[in-house]
Amino acid sequence: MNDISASPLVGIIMGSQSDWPTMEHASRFLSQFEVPHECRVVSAHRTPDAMFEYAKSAASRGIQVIIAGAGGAAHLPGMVASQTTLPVLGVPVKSRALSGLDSLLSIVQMPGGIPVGTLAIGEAGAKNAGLLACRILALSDADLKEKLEAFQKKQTETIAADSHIENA
Ligand code: RP5
Repeated sequence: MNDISASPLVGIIMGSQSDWPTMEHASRFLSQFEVPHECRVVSAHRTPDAMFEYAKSAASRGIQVIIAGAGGAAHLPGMVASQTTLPVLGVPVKSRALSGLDSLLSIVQMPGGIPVGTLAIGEAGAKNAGLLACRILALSDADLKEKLEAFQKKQTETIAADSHIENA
């Protein structure tokens, strides 16, 4: 889980190393679109001081979007959002006990005033968090906007080309 750049624009954080197989999908999209980002384990419960330090210093280090993934009692995205004004995207990691429903509800049910943009459970949520971070950055980055448009066009063409169902 290496930092992709010395000057990251996006911070991907997660509650445990065990979240990485999910969260790497966010990192892959950011790499695909050449968005500098960093990936760190920061736990709301196991390393609370490090979590607060991360949240409080992120903006001054140049981070513009935080993607936070956690599973189970998934307090990381909300607690980080309480300590920064940066947009925080929350990814509910699929938990062993409850398949991520616990993670989803922990992240999505924020009190009014502390926003977390909550994505889908698991891999799809991580992918879309990466893409959503790109879209946020693309508001002030014309090159990135063009790359996103090209990606979306290619995706549509691929689905259209594969639309014929064999043996239907
Ligand atoms: C959460 O507890 C983490 O985000 C992870 O999803 C879950 C389980 O962590 P491990 O016990 O695998 O380290 O804090």
